[in-house]
Amino acid sequence: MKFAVIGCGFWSNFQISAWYELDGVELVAVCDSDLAKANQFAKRFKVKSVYQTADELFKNEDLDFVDIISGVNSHLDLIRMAASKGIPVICQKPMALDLKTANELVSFCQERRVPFFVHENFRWQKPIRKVKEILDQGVIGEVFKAKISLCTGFPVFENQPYLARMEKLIIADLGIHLLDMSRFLLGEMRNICCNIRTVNKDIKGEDVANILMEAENGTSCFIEMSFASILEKDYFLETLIMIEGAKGSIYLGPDFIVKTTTKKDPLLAKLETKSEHVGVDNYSWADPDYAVAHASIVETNRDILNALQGRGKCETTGEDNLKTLELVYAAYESAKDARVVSII
Ligand code: 89V
Repeated sequence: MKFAVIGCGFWSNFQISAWYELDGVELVAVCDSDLAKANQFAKRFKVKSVYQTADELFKNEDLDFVDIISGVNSHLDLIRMAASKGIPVICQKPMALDLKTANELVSFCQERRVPFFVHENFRWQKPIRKVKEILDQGVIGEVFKAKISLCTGFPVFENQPYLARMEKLIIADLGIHLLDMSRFLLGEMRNICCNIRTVNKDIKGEDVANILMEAENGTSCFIEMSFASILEKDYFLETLIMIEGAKGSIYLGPDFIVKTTTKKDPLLAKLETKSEHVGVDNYSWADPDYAVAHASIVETNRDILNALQGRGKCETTGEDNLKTLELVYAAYESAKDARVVSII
């Protein structure tokens, strides 16, 4: 399948390298308003065509899909442009800065029967898939409580300086992954309560958020996130998870150790703990500080490609991602008004 990439920034380096891990795709064009950057990418990835505007790109190329890796403010125009031409679209998270625009985007593509995918990669991390696999085996019984945590001092602003200027920061950038993960692991949520705080005064948006949700099946889910943590040992972008059920618990701890603890007889104290280390794929192009996140890009792309080639249904369609975005914006609404927000 012939595809083009729009946007040649930090994340595109890894996104394109991840595409190159898969068979059946050919990157035929790159596009960026900064032509020098686009040329650099074309040289590095041996891409034939370079464009400065999406108009020129869509006019000249015959594409099977387009991967939009540019800033969120450009998504609306670019997705409309691609979908109007019937070209399947992938875009980065968040797909839009408000729910109304996100709904418009999804409807626009649906009306034209154009496949639309959101590149949501965290649920594709190997340790997260492992937790889901154990959960689905039912060994911990009926789940009643979960905690998902990613608190770090990781210097995200060094590689993605635009994040420092985002009015809505940590929930829209990082929390979106954790909220999507909570849906993947626990199902849909029915209400949400959130508080936020800006610790680093040099940035515009919030860098700390605590979210408490209740799933439709009654499971209570707490998500904590921070870009302001100063820790003795920082696990950067590793998500830590604890899920508790009536018969046991699953703990995803530092360094990708998954511990499943079960109790055979509820009346006896005896416990059994199984410990597994989940190996994360090591790609030469991945930044070691982002290793687990970068490896998951390959799996996300694979899932999207399977859908594009008619071999399956992608998990992270635009339609599915609307439900994650609903949680993102409900969290902000809750924090603003200090109230519990229902998800309809
Ligand atoms: O992976 C991401 O989506 C990044 C990060 C969470 C590292 O800031 O934007």
